[in-house]
Amino acid sequence: MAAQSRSLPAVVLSGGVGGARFAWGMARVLPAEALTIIVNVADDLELFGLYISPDVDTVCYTLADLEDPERGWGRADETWHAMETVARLGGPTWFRLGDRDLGLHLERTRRMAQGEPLSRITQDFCRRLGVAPKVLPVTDDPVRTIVDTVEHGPLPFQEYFVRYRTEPQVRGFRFVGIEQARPAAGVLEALQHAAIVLIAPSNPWVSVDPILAVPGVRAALQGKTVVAVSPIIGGRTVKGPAAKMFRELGLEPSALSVARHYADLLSGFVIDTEDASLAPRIQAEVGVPVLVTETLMQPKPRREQVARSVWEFAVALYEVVSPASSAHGPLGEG
Ligand code: FO1
Repeated sequence: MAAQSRSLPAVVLSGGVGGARFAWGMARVLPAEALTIIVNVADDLELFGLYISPDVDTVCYTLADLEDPERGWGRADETWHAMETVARLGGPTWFRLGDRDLGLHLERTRRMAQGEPLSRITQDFCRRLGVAPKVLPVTDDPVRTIVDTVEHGPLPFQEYFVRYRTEPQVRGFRFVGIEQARPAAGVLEALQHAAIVLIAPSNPWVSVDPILAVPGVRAALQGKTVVAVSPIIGGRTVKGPAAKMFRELGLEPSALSVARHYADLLSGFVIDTEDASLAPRIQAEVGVPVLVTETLMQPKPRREQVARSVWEFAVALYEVVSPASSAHGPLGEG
């Protein structure tokens, strides 16, 4: 059975470092042709005239084993000479762009200026970097997360996240441009073809919601086996401000709150062993089966173990609603 379940087509919705690490794990569980990663682009920004897409780059670098292991974003073995010059000349240095990373922004900006869509450039860069699974920005249209904060009012995402180090209190989020955004070429096709959609342990508010909010994406999840992994363990996030955001929005920072956040989308939910006591409440309140397993993805071999546990749980749920799947040919095709 394991052989067949390996080749059910899957989509991972990813943003941030946790999402990229989960995608890396899934790339070791599934054959490349069965895996598509749909990535958030609402963190994107323009700086020095360059188009920067942090969540897309973090997924590509991580899948290519090029990412800096401590930071999780940007390149390993990075140098910062260009930023040193910018600093010496009095320019903005709050958003750190390494020399190797800059090369990617230069080439992407050049190709976008010629009218090539981000999704086409991204797939070409991933191919050239040796990334086998398909990586798709959720949209090629401009969408920008604005974080409404108490101290500074509305802030562009990266100013909230990097310049102010996520310290401002959040009051809400807006995804400017979302109403006009269309799914990038291949996004709806990947979702329609997928047997299983996995929501990575990313920030529900600013990584996953901007993906789900692109018109057409939520609808494409209807009838699919959708499993989310909680990014909150024991009331805290491993990395990033998700737990703080829940608290500032007046919600309990817990795996239960994350399950409630995704509620109507879910077929199943994955929580860490530290939150095992929450499983009965989530099952009762959200009405979906809960997998309790180790979800920490450090050190690196844990990424594949987490991905494999989540995958086997999702396949079991899929086969309950689609018993025919086990009868399908080797590709598990519809
Ligand atoms: N995160 C930081 O905390 N400080 C930075 O200076 C920074 C620069 C940066 C440059 C390129 C890139 O792809 C990501 C970068 N990030 C930085 C991470 C970025 O803020 C992402 O949005 C987060 O990973 C959340 O998705």
